[in-house]
Amino acid sequence: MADELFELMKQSIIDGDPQRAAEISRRSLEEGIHPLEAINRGFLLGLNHVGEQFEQGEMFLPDLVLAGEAMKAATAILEPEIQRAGGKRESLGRVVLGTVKGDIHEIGKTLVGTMLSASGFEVIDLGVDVPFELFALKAKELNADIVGVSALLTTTMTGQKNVVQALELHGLRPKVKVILGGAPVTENWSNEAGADGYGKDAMGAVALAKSLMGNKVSDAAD
Ligand code: B12
Repeated sequence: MADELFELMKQSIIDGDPQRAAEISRRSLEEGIHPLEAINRGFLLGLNHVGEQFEQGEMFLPDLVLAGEAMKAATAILEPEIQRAGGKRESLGRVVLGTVKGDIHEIGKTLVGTMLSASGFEVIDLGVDVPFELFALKAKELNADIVGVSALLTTTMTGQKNVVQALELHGLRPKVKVILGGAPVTENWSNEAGADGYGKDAMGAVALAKSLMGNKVSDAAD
C-alpha cells in the first residue's frame, strides 16, 4: 500500500503535476506515512529521475521547472508536519541559512532548514541567490552560531568559499561555524573551502550542526 503511494509520489514529480503531488502528500499523511519518508522514498526519487533525464538530454528545462514546482507543492504540505512533529524546545543554536549567489535551487536548502528547526535550532532562511557578504552581515547582526550555505551547481559551489572568506573578513571565524551542502559538495571541497563540515542530506545537516554546537566554546556574550 505505502509502496504504491511512493510510486505515485515519484510519478507526480516526473509528470510535473503540483496538484497531484499535493493531493498524494495529503493522502500519505492521512495514512500515517511519516512526511520525511514520503519525501525520501517517494518524491525525491522523481526529482532524481528528472535530473538524470535532463543530464542525458531526454528532458528539458521546462520539465525541470515543472518538477521543481511539483516538489514545492509536496513539501509545502509535508514540511509543516515535520515541524509539528519536532515540537517546541529550548534552542540548540541559531543558524543563518541560504543558497549562494547565482544559484536559485531552494528545495534542499529549505528542507535542511525545516529539519534543523524541527530538531530545535532557530533558523533564519535568507532564501536563494544570496550575496556572499550578506551571510556574514546577517550572522553578525543576529549573533548566529552557524552559517549554512547551499549550492547545487558546480559553478556556484565556489561561492561557498567566498562566504567563508566574507566571515573571516568580518572577524567572525571561528566563532561562527560554517556548514556546506548541495549535491556537488563533498568533504574534500568542504575542507578546501575552509568550512567546518558538510551535510550529505537533511539528517546529516542536523547531526553535523548538533556535533558542532557540542564542540563550540560557549561565548560569554551570547
Ligand atoms: C529542481 C531542479 C531545478 C529547479 C529548481 C527549483 C527550485 N525551486 O529549487 C530549476 C528549474 C529552477 C533548476 C534550474 C537549473 N538547474 Co537544476 N536541478 C533541479 C534538480 C532536478 C533537483 C534539485 C533538488 O531540488 N533536489 C532535491 C533536494 C532535496 O536535494 P538537494 O538540493 O541535493 O539537497 C539535499 C542535500 O544536497 C543537502 N543540502 C542541500 N543544501 C544544503 C545546505 C546545507 C548547509 C547542508 C548541510 C546540506 C544541504 O540536504 C538536502 C536535503 O536532503 C537537480 C538534479 C538533482 N537530482 O539534484 C538539477 C540540477 C542541480 N540542475 C542543474 C542545472 C544545470 C540547472 C540549470 C543551470 C539549468 C539551465 N540550463 O538553466 C538551472 C540553474 C539555475 C540557477 N541559476 O540556479 C544540474 C547541475 C549540474 C551541475 N553539476 O552543475 C542538475 C544536477 C541537473 C543535471 N543532472 O544536470 N533546477
